[in-house]
Amino acid sequence: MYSLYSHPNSTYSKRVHIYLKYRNLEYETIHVALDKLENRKKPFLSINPYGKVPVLKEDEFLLSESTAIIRYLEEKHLFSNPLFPIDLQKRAILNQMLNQCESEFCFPGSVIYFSKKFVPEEKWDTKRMKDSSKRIGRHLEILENLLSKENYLFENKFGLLEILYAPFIEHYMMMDTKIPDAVEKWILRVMDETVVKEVLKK
Ligand SMILES: N[C@@H](CCC(=O)N[C@@H](CS)C(=O)NCC(=O)O)C(=O)O
Repeated sequence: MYSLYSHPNSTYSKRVHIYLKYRNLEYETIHVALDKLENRKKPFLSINPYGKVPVLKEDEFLLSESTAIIRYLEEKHLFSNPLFPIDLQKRAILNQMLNQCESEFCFPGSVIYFSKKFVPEEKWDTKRMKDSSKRIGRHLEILENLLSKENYLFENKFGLLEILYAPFIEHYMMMDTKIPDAVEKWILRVMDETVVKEVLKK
């Protein structure tokens, strides 16, 4: 059985919870008290020296980084409907979009989310937050192009990208940027998926 080191407010951990439920894989959750900085101390630092969740544990095998965990489980289980296509060029495009999800949305989104949620307003780095909003705005315009033609980002079905975006687009109202129409409809569609609701509505 798998174990997942996680915290209930961790967006990156939520991705893996959504994935594990999507694949019906049995697992237990090991709570890491980020609020008590348990992640910055031993023994957690020997589980992940970067002090971050999620971490997957399978017997003695430990793996961190949400996308690496999902990729490992996909490659291990060889599902009949793989999330990473067999076709090399299609897979390359999906990997490209995955990297853009991380750098153009989740990373700048985390800057805004973390500040608004945990930092008193007088201490906000407003320039950094504004730059992050602009970057997200540009990214959403690019997604809008795709989503005005298709319901989902890749091969027109709920898949890897939706699993990765879900815990981040949940907070789209906080991003201080215009949300284009087709993107907003897509967000609502993703939020309405059973596995997404199961994890995010907790
Ligand atoms: N790139 C990592 C990011 C993981 C991450 O930033 N996790 C946050 C929680 S959402 C964390 O553990 N933060 C604790 C800290 O940095 O002290 C992934 O994809 O898993």
